[in-house]
Amino acid sequence: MKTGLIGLPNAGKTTIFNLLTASSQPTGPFFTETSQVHRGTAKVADPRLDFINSVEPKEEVKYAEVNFVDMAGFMVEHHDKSHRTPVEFFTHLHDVDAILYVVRAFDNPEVMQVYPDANPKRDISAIELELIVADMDVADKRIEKLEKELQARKDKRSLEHDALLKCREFLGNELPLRQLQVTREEEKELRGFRFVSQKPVLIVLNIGEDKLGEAVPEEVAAYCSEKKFPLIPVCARLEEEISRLSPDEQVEFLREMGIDRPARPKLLDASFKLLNLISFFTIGDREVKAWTIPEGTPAVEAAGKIHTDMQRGFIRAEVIAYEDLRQVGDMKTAREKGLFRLEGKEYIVKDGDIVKFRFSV
Ligand SMILES: Nc1nc2c(ncn2[C@@H]2O[C@H](COP(=O)(O)OP(=O)(O)OP(=O)(O)O)[C@@H](O)[C@H]2O)c(=O)[nH]1
Ligand SMILES: [Mg+2]
Repeated sequence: MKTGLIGLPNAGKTTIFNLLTASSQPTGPFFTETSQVHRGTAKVADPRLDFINSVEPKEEVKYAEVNFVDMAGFMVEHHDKSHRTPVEFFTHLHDVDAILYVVRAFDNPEVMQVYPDANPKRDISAIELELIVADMDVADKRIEKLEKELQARKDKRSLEHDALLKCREFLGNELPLRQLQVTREEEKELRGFRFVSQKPVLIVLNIGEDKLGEAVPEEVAAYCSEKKFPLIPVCARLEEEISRLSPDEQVEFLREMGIDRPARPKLLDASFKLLNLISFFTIGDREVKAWTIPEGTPAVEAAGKIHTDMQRGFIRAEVIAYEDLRQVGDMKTAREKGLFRLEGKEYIVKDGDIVKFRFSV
């Protein structure tokens, strides 16, 4: 899974990127002029995998991973008309599966800002508009080219052309494509464009140290729920500092600050949920490993995630639910109690299933 971090300049994107991926990319109070991106990976800690490894110890534990791309800040129009968001910016965004909008809610007079006041609602709609305009650009260019082709062929219509016009009208009303209802045929025509306003969104509200433990302002919460954006408040700078401490110190610090659960696992969980992703586990000769699949994936496709041969030569899957294993505590008892099931190709893999695929090629 690949996720993009975007937002206005100095909203705290790189601070959150560092926190998520344990990186040390430079952050600072001035506007950066480059459109350089940072890439990194976050391992998704999973106590279930640790338990499985304690039951069946292997050399390595491989957690699920989320890839993050930290983008440069958007130059919103009001800031400086000559500094519109560069086109290449969006090429990085086309291949992400989901987008995290990092929105400033902290006040820090030392940090340069496009707008002097913190106003999350305004910033969220500024980001939305930027994505809508970017998609409009892509749609317009393609429509123009298509119309020339159609004219040359003396054709009047094509499915792609119709689908794009439908998008264009929607975007023209300042609506993001994730709200547009499309038919299966239209979806096929549009898929390849990887429109940015179509991707699922998570709002990361970067709150100030002084606002820790306070409820999210009613206005912001209402706006996000109306837009169906999940919202996670985070005190980025503080959490990033805490993440650099030893594990023991971290526990103590978090307790002192009244933070019940650190931002990192919260954000990773929310990213998984955004795409309806679940994990299943395998126990190999050398490693116990978590695999990420969309909810509702049949066993035969889950096997293909591991190896195409496994999918091609799929015979059946031997499955035990994580909870069942945890309750009995070891594989032998689980087997004696008949907790292993044999499932066929169509079986829908559940979150936490421990699976062994039988196959023959
Ligand atoms: N007080 C306070 N300052 C913060 C917080 N988060 C970030 N900052 C500061 O804001 C400045 C910008 O943070 P960055 O993480 O570089 O922001 P960015 O969004 O990556 O900035 P660009 O990439 O330049 O657009 C840094 O000086 C941070 O220390 C916060 O939660 N509270
Ligand atoms: Mg940055």
